[in-house]
Amino acid sequence: MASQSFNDTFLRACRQEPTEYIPVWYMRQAGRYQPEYRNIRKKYSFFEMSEIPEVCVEVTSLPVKQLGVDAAILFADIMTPLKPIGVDVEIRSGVGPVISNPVRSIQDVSRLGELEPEKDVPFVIEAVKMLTQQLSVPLIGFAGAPFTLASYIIEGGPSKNYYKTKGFMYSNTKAWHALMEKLGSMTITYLQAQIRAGAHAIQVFDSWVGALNQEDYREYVAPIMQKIFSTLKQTSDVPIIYFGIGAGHLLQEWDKLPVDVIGLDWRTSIQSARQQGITKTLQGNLDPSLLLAPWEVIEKKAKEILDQGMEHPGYIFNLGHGIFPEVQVETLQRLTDLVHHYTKK
Ligand code: 1CP
Repeated sequence: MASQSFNDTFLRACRQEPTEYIPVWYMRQAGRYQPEYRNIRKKYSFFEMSEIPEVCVEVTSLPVKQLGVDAAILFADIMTPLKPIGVDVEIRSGVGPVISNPVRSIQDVSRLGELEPEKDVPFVIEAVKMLTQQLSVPLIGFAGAPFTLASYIIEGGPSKNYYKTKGFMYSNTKAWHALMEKLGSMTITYLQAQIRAGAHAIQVFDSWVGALNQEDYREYVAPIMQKIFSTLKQTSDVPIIYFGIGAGHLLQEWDKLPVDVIGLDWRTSIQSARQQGITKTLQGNLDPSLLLAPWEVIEKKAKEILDQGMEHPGYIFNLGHGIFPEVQVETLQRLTDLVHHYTKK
C-alpha cells in the first residue's frame, strides 16, 4: 500500500499531526463539471459507472491527477448499499436518487434485508482494493448516515423540508427506531468492509440531518450515530469524518461522538466552531457557489478560511458542499494550488 511517494498529509491532518501544508480535497470532486466524467457518463448509467470496478477506479482517480488533491473519495453513492437490501432506487440525471418503493410503515421497514458486502457489493470492495494499490494519496470510503438515507427512503426522492420523514419519525416512533437500527447495522457492515479492503479514512454523510433541532437529534438520531462510530472505533483506527449541511446548531452534539473530524458547511465558520470549544479536526467550508465568482473573490474568501483553519492543529480545506456541474476545472486547479502554496510552511 504505502509506497515511497505516498502522500499522507490528509491523514496526518485528521490526526492533528504536523503537516507541511494544509491538505485539500473536494466533495463531489468526481462529477459532471469534468468533461471526462460527462463522456463516460454518456456510455453508462450512474450505477453502471460505480459498479464496473475499472470505470469506478478511473473516475475516482481523475481528480487526483487533474486537480492534485490530497485525497480521493470512492466513486459510489450513499444509495449504493440500499439497492441490495430491497430499495428500488435509480439515479436520475439532474435530480438524484428516485425510489419506487418508499418506506411508509413498520411492514416496509421489516421488508428491508441485511447487507452482505462481499456478496451484495463486491464491486465496491474490488474498487477499493484496486484504488489503494494504485493511488498515491489516501482513499476515503464513505456511507450515508441513517437519517439522511431514511429521508430518501421515506420521501421517495430528494426533498426540501423532509415533512414525510419527520412525520414518520414523530408518529411511528417504534418503526423509526427499527429503521435507524437497520440502516445503522448496514452502515457499520458496509464501512467495515471498505476498511478491510484498505480504505484509509471514512466519511459519513448526514447531509440532511440539520432539518432536526438539537432535542430531536438527541432523541431520534444520536443513539444510532454513537453506536455506528463507537463500533467502528472498536475495530479499526482509520479516521472518521462526520459531515452535514446546515447542522451548525448540532455541533455540541457532534462533538460528543467518537469521530475525528467534523465537516462544516459554509454557514458555520471555522472560527465560530473553534470559539464554541470544538477541538476536533475541522474540514470545510468554502461555499461552492463561490466557485462561479471571479478568481479575486474566490481567492479572498479561501484565504480568510485558511487563516482561520491554520490557527488550530487539525484542519482540512474543502467546500461546504459538493461541486456544481457549472464549475470550471481550471478554477479548482487554481484553488488547489492556492491552498497548497498559501499554507506551505
Ligand atoms: O467525488 C465524489 O464525491 C463522488 C462520490 C459521491 C458521493 C460521496 C457521489 C456521486 N455521491 C456522493 C454522496 C451523496 N449522494 C450524498 C452526500 C453528499 C451530499 O450531500 O451531496 C447525497 C445526499 C447523495 C444523494 C445524491 N446522489 C444526490 C443529491 C440529491 C439531492 O437530494 O439533492 C445526487 C444528485 C446523486 C447522484 C450522484 N451521486 C454522485 C454523483 C457524481 C451524482 C450525479 C450523477 C450524475 O447524474 O452523473
